Amino acid sequence: MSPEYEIDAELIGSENAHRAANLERDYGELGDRLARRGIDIESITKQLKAFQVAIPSWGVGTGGTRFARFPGPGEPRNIYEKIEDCSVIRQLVCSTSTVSTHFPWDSVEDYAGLAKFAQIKGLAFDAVNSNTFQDQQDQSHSYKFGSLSHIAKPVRDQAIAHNIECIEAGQKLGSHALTIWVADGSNFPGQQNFRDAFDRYLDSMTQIYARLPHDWQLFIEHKLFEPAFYATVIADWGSSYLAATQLGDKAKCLVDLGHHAPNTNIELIVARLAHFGKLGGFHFNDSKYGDDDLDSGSINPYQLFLVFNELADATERAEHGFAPAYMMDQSHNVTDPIESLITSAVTLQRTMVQAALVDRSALGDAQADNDAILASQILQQAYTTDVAPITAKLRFDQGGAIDPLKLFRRSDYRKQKTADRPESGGKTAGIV
Ligand SMILES: [Mn+2]
Repeated sequence: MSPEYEIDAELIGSENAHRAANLERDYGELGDRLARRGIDIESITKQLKAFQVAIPSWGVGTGGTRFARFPGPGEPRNIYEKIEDCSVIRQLVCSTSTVSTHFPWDSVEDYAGLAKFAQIKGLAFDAVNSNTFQDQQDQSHSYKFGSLSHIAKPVRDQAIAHNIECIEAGQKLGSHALTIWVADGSNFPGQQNFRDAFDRYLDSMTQIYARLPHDWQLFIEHKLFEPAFYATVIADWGSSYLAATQLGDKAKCLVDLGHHAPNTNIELIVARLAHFGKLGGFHFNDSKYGDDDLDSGSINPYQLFLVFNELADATERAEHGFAPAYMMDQSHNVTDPIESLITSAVTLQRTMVQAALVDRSALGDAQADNDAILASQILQQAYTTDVAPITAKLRFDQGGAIDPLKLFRRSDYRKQKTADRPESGGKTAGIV
């Protein structure tokens, strides 16, 4: 555990003091403008307060591509240091109060000690992520040709056992969900029988599902391609839905924004899964060409808004106790991961608020009249509203930073950690 440098609350207070008067004025003016549209700014702010996004433990380290990773200074070297970085992000943005762990990347010996440490840092644990997409040093069987759907039973058994260990680890940390993504698939036509591979996958998942505690959920993450470049066992939301339906109520689909073909209508997928009670969770990121894992909203912010618009619609309908688990799943290759996560957390807050501003009653009327242009304009009006005063005011009221990125740069956090964490290296992977 490294020495515990933290950002001083006094620094946050003095930085905020420079900005508070303007913020209050901006918030008041926005409140007036929204009131003219029949929207109560306080009720929007209250909705935003309930919106929380998890940070994956691997997200605070520099990510990378298949080709290279260029580590930054002061990177966290273990789960405790990752928790420290997550804590700083939470301190400044106030909307990231949980951490999503990954085994075996997060090596834990004392679970009770780790849970206590996180609690002191103001954090709880979200979904556990298993890893059967790469071989570990001490394992008996290789996942080169798959894991849960592997042709050989001993390999499948090993992958099942790992997922059960992840559940047990998560229980000790207070998690309530397991997220499974498998890289299983094939690179050549004919290499694998599609139907048999899916059957083997379902059989393995059934065994894992049987070990879920009663108050747990199982999230099935799908991905179109890579590393299997011809066919992937769980390539799309359809396969994910079939598997989740077969397994039972505790199994749900997880949508990762980057795991689709370019131009896929992801908001439609979100609407479908929410409609039938199978949208379990979300991994936020953005992409330009494929699974780029770029920062949320950095490429296609309107698509992100349209996704949140569907989430708002499902929330309003409150079907099936709609409460998906949100997480950021980004690969920070050229930025300070903390700065990227701060910026993305603010982007997600902003987009959530913009979607909450959609006049759903007017939208319903426009849809009833087949008034395409008006319906589109209702969405655009919400999307083009500058809601920054709402997100900033909420952070300010909760003791966070009005301008979290500037504040992080004003602090000595990275400088201190660079001195405290000299052994930074490329040991932990960063991209999922
Ligand atoms: Mn993901």
